[in-house]
Amino acid sequence: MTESTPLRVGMVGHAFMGAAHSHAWRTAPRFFDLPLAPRLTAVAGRDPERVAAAATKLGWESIETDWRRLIDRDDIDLIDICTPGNTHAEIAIAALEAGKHVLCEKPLANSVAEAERMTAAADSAAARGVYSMCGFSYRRTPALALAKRFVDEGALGQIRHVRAQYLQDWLTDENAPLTWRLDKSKSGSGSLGDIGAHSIDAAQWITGQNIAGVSALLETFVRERPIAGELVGLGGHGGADAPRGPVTVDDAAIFTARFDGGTGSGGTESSGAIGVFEATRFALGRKNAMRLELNGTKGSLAFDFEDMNSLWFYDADDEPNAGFRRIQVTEPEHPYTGHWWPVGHGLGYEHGFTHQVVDLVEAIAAGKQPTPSFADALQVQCVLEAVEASAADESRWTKVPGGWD
Ligand code: SOE
Repeated sequence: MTESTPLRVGMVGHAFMGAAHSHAWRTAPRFFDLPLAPRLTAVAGRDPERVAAAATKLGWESIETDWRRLIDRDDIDLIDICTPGNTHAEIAIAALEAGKHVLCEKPLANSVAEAERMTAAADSAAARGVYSMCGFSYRRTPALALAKRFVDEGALGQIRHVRAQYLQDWLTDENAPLTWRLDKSKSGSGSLGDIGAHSIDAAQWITGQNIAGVSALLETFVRERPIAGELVGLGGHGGADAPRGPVTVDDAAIFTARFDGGTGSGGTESSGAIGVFEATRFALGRKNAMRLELNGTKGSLAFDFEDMNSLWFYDADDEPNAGFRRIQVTEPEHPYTGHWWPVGHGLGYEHGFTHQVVDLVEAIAAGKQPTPSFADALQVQCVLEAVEASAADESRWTKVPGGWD
């Protein structure tokens, strides 16, 4: 393999996530020395005019109006899935069976059954050197990657509390239009899967513990919305008098959880952390507050994506009452940051996607399974399904498959 061996990408979908992924594919080789050279070979979308405009704007060499054509093409090595969840299983399984690597947006699927089929296809493809990854991009936020390093090195001791919130406010306007994210048949769930899934993945990955059981509450505050309207960002405005349709997903999700103590630790139920999770798109004033706080026997960590270049660390060995220390996660010794700007200029939302592409390309070139794998994402899907089952049954304690018996 030479440095110039191309990795020819075909992307399906070209809206918000498509733009974020396009930026990542374009930028990764300009800041990182990659073992394969990503090429933005083709983008697929149903509407010929819109996909052509997106290709020009986002930098793709050619277009297709049917994702199946992308998979049939000999000049595509990897399929990047940036479409709503109801399409993920069909596209990913077809791509893997055709020998294409896959990057699939989160959550992996709209149900555990779909995620299981995708994981089976991914496992059998991996045995043939064809790899897949699910796009839980926050794993590649430098401060969260640093938090994982702290936990792995034992800086927190035994973790007792996980406190995870993902707060946005772009649905607060009750005349925001009924987009696909509010339609269960397309998105699978609402705040729970769209943003809560990120918190679940980050919490499980950083602590090294899986969620074993949950007790949950889901709420839909605005039950009908205008069927069409002007889309601004993710929400926007439909007329107050416009015809309305039903919102079929949760607007907010909260749940308590027990973690399993870590598979490798020989943990028991009592050695697992307990957790509180909240995901909502109705937290006025909170724009992308993906927050995580961990309290262990030796220290605590706190992170808020609205201040994403900081990680707060409390070390029980510091002098008494020293409080939390702010670590500015912009320095060369921190994960990923040495490839970017000198002396603390800081990174943004898009960098997580670029780092995701870097790690994916490196794993493919090395013939190794990238993470998070589809199996990792299936575990998150099991938690999502347990949360929905619990909420549908008056918050009954619900075990996650694979958790404690
Ligand atoms: C919308 O809530 C959204 O764009 C999610 O879909 C993304 O996964 C998250 O990164 C930001 O918020």
